[in-house]
Amino acid sequence: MEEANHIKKKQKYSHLYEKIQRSTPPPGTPPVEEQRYLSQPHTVEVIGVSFSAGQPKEGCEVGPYLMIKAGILDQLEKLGWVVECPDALPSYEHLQPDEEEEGKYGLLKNVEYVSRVTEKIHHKLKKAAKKGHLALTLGGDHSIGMATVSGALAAYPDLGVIWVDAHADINTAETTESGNLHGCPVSFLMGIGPKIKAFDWLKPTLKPNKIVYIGLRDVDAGEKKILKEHNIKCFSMHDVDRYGIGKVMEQIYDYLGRKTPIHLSFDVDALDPSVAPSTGTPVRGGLTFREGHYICESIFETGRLVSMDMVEVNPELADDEVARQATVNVNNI
Ligand SMILES: [Mn+2]
Repeated sequence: MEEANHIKKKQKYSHLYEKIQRSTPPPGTPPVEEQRYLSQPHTVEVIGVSFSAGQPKEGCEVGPYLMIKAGILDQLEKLGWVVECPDALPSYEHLQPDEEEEGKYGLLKNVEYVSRVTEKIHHKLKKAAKKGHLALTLGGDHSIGMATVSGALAAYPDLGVIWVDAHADINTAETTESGNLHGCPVSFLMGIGPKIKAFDWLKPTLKPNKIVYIGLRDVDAGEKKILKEHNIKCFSMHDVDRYGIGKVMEQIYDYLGRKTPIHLSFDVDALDPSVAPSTGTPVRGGLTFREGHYICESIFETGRLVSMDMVEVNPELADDEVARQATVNVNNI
C-alpha cells in the first residue's frame, strides 16, 4: 500500500523531476550588493534536499522542486547572484537502511537514515561555505538543520544562527514526545541530551549564546526547560508584537555581535498559516508575509549572510492549489 502511494505521488510530481530549466539573466544585470564574507563574484550554491524522514508526513521532499519550479533560481539571477544548481537534484533514497532499530534511542525515529543524509549535506555545505559561496539549502524537513548549521560552523567558527520557527526544535532523545528528528536539530548541534552513537560525525560546535529564535509560539515543556537552563535568546510572537520586527532584528544584531557571519534557518511554519498553509505543523498566530520578508531583507542588508535554509514546504498538505502556490511563493526572496 505504502509502495503504491509512493509511486502515485512520484507520478503526480513527475513533471518536477525533469531537468531543471534555467533562463539566462537579462543583460546588464548589476552584481548583487557586496557581502562581507562571500567571494567574488557573489555566488549562491543551491543545495536541494529532497528528504522528509525527520518527520512522519510525506510531501516535503517535493519542496525543493516546487521552489525551483516557481522560479527561485531566475529570481536570484535577476538580483545579481551567480547561481549554481545541479541539473537534477540528488536523491537520498539509497541511503535508507533496510531496517531501523526501533527503540535504540528512546522514541527517536529514522535515526540511521537521518544521520546518513545529514552527514552528506554537512560536507556539501562546508565545501560551499569554504569556497565563499552563499549556501542556500532548500528542504526538506528541518532535521537537515543539523547538517547546514554544523557545515557553516566548520567554515565560520564565529557563526551566529537566526532560527525562524514556530517551534524551538530543541528536543532531545529524552524530552521528545513524537520521536521526530525535525524537532531535535538544535539540541544535537549543541550536544545537549544523551549521546546518539549514529550521530558520531556531528561535533557539537554550536554555543547556546550563538543562536537566536524568532517566531516561537508552540514550545514543549521539556524544551522550555532547556531554553531556560542554557539561557538561549528567544523572540516569541509575543515579542514580535511588542517590539515590532524592526526592533527585534536590531536587538538580535546587538546580541550576536555586529561582525559575526550569519546563518538563517527559516522554517516556513514560522509564518502564519493564512500566509503559508502547506506545512507539516502549522500553528496559528505567526509572522505576517511582510515580517517574514523583512527578516530576510534585514539580514541581507547586514552584508553578513553566509548560509540559509528554507524548510518544511509540503505541497501535500495544502487544501487547494491556491494554498500550495501561496506557500511555495512565500519563499521567493
Ligand atoms: Mn522547525
